[in-house]
Amino acid sequence: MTAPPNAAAPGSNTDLVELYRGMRRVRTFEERVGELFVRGQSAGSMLHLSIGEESAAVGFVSLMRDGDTFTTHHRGHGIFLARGADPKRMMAEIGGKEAGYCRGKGGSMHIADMGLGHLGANAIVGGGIPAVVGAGLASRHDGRGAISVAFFGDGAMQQGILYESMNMAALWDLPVIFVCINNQYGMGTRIEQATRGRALHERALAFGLNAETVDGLDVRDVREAASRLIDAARDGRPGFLAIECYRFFGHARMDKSPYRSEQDEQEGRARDPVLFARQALLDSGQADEATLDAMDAGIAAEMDATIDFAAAAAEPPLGTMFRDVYAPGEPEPEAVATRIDRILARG
Ligand SMILES: Cc1ncc(C[n+]2csc(CCOP(=O)(O)OP(=O)(O)O)c2C)c(N)n1
Ligand SMILES: [Mg+2]
Repeated sequence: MTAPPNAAAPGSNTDLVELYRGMRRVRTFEERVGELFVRGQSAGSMLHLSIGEESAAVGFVSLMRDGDTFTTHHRGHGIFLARGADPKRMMAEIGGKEAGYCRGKGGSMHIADMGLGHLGANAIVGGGIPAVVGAGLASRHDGRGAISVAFFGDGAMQQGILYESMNMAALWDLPVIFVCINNQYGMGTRIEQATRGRALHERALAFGLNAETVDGLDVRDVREAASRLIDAARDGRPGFLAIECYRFFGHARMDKSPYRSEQDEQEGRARDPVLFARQALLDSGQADEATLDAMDAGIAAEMDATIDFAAAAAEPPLGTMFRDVYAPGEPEPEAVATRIDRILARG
């Protein structure tokens, strides 16, 4: 991976222990999601793990605050967890259980929670981006200083909706940030095969946004870049951040990445933001092995419990299948009600 054009200078050690803890929680949660899938207990067949991208989620989200809103792409577990989501309710959602954030109807790719400002994950590449323009406009009107952030992959850099959204955000001085998590791949297509324009942030500069690219290896660098962009966005100057990282595993759980070489994977996985932060803590004497091992063990126990919780949780009752699908007060179409009755009558 080449060095990003304007990587931030190495960051301070501020809160590195907490940033490490956050990233380890994301990594371990994702490993347990993989386990749920292998056990055949996840709802649906598609799961996209963010292993290797932890610094993007934790470094950026650690600076968001109550009232801020965001959308994510299909690989958004880590972002939501970093924003304060309850991992048990997330795992239950991924398992299609009623105790989940969306009562099991959203699953991995459509999880949302207005209480934490999560306006929704979205399976359509680029699909979550325009919502933050609306949220940013609402925020500008109510004057409470909240920002709205769209998280998406490098695949969305080739989607027109991103450019319409960046243009509106710049034109209306919206408190909005577009965050591209560049994990080098869109399914089996490497970024070099998708675009000649590799300096992704330059596209945002052309629309009048504050824009940077940062190497995601060191979470402190991500946090520093995020800090600059978030401060400006709260003042009505929208921003864009590309975070360079590597997708450690296949696109989804069934993908064994036959389109990339051993060497590519080895080099990519060597740039591990979790291990990098751990080593930085040890080198600087901020933490010793025993302390970090104990922290990791506590997190492992916390995340083990999410699987037990999801496995034991109840399925949503069939009669609630269409609840929350239509706007409150709207009667369900007759055909739907009749269909539910027919299904229930079958037992
Ligand atoms: C508009 C649209 N086109 C194609 C797809 C199929 N698709 C799902 S994920 C994906 C790749 C996305 O790559 P990227 O945006 O880099 O995100 P990543 O999976 O790497 O996190 C594609 C092409 C889709 N979901 N939506
Ligand atoms: Mg990608």
